[in-house]
Amino acid sequence: MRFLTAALGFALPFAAAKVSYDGYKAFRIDDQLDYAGVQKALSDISFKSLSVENTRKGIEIAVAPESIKAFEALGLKTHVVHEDLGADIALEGQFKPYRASIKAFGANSSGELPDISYFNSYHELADHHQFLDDISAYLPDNSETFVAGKSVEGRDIKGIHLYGKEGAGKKPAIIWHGNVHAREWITGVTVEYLLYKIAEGYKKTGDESTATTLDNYDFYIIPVVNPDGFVYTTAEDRMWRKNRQVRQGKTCVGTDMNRNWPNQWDIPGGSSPEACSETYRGEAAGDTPEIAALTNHTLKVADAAGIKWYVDWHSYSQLILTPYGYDCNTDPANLDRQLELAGGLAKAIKSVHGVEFVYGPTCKTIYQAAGGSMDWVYDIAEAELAWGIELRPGSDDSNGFVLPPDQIVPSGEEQWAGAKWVFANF
Ligand code: 0X9
Ligand code: ZN
Repeated sequence: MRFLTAALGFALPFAAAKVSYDGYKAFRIDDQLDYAGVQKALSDISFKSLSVENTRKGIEIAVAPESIKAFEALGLKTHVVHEDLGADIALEGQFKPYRASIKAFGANSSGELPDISYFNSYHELADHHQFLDDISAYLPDNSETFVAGKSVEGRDIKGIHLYGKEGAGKKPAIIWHGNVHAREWITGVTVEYLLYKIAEGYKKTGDESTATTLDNYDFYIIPVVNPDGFVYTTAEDRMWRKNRQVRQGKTCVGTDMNRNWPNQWDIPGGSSPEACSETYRGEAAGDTPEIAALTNHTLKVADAAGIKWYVDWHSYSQLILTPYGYDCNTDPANLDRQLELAGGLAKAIKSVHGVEFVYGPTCKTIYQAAGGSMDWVYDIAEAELAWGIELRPGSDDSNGFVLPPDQIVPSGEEQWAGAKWVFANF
């Protein structure tokens, strides 16, 4: 089907989201950061919550059309994130056919790079996986795709391992994860843009610094670590965050994978024990199949040659977050070094399009988050650097998780400049 529509030269819009946000106006509430108080004020308002509970990033909600007047009459100080969330989702959601995948159906035997037009739109899960196969076909001597494990619904958690001239598994690792939070679509494609630039620099343009980096480090890149949640955002509810785990005796579906990593997992205040919460941590540390797969995979990589740099890519609000999330009074031993590099990264990002990223330890910079990836990867897998990067847009921009596709390339460009700076300085 994808082949047919591509050959005919037009794109089918992806399956209409079943949850409609048409006419929903999204706001960040600025003047009252007490979650319970805001919830009370909103008791007669029909809305969908778009933020997590204990947040210093601001409480964000999408107000249903019939409640907008009543909400505005409350007189809260707000920032408008989407005038019409449904209209912005429609603008974003025209998945263009992936041209390289057409080549790949005849096997990508020509050994070309995937078509750069891939980055002109967002993509369904199958195209994300195809993109990895195509990069691997382009770099047959320096890469292999892998499956870290299966999701709750049995989908592959698929990644690509890139290595330099000395072969696989000999050099310290750089691990990048995208789309742990299903609705954060900019993350998977931005990580793929970085992957594209590594492949292009290593083989096509002969970019010396990229060649040196790949000869000195092994990359393990998984653009979509939460495939079930991601598919759910493309087919059912664009604003879904968690995985799709159904638990006995619970009415709500889904565990927040970024509260389920088995380290300092149930520290009070850092996550929720309630299944209906957006930050539900699960019933036991690491009890999601996805996190079980990711911890196994990460430990194997760590055992091979250690982990130099881990990044868990999120959106939004333009932040570079270092450990720890679980506690505001505990710091990693090498915090100064991590902050120095995070600061350099922020500067390098800004030099491209002028976009500002704030950096700092997670708990002190945004909020307490326990059972998060970076704390586990730093403490247990003993990575030297373990960060969460929150991509575009900024918290004062007029978009949130739903970002027009024409921002994919600029996002990729600034992150690539940033990553190159890190490679040259870490
Ligand atoms: O709350 C989160 O999980 C992240 N923010 S988001 O708005 N994307 O949901 C921040 C957590 C950063 N910490 C780790 N990655 N551990
Ligand atoms: Zn996130």
